[in-house]
Amino acid sequence: MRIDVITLFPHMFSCVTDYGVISRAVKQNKIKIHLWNLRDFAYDKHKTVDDRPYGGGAGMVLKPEPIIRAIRKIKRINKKLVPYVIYLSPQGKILDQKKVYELYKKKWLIILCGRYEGVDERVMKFVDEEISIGDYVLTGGESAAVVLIDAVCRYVKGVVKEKESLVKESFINKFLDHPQYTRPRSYMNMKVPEILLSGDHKKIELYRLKEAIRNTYKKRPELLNKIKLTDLEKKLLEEVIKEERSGK
Ligand code: 21W
Repeated sequence: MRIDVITLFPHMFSCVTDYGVISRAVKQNKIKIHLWNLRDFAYDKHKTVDDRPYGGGAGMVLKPEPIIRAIRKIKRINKKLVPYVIYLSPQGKILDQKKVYELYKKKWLIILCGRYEGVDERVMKFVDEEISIGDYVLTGGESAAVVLIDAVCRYVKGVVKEKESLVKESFINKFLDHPQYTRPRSYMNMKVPEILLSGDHKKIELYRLKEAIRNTYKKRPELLNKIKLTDLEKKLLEEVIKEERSGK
């Protein structure tokens, strides 16, 4: 996986390049993250990257030339491969897990981070897809890029334990997680459910599935309308609904 980021704030990416499992994969060369400072592509004396919007109005717009120079320079690095160019903006299609996987499959991404009021529209000719991370307002694209990089890089082999990323994923896409417990067995008189200490893996699996369905029913009930349930899952959901109604 190779990701090139065009940004005015390359330092904002230290959280992925310097910390956690992504940074480990970067050091192992499983992921290559290249940060390009947009200002380095501004050739005038003051290294101008933004300007006032035609037609007036508040705020500034990122000029097209530095951005397009940066994109073209990055594309020339490997003429045998074609990078997929993403512009992160509030106008984009909202990112979901399916899109994350599609982007992982591209293997080479260029991520353009907007600032101020966004980029000159003519940049869009060089962009394959506009993506937003959700309907709330950020100050720029960098924090969204960190989210995108984090989500995409989870699919890179060796970043998260295979079991967690692949086997559990089918589960994870369907329901919310089941509750987790660790030691101590009793804390402030709150007990770990007995079944988790039983060592009966079949029973534990069934219990966890039911609690995952309960979590989903209680916290994100709308998710249950979108998915097709197996007969077992339907039965567990019925049980959960009864239990929750009776105020168990
Ligand atoms: C936010 C720029 C708000 C401009 C008409 C013209 C990237 C983002 C961003 C930003 C405005 C993402 C306006 C979720 C986000 C991002 C910066 C205001 C007013 N109207 N995903 N101008 N949310 N945001 N525009 O904010 O760069 S991905």
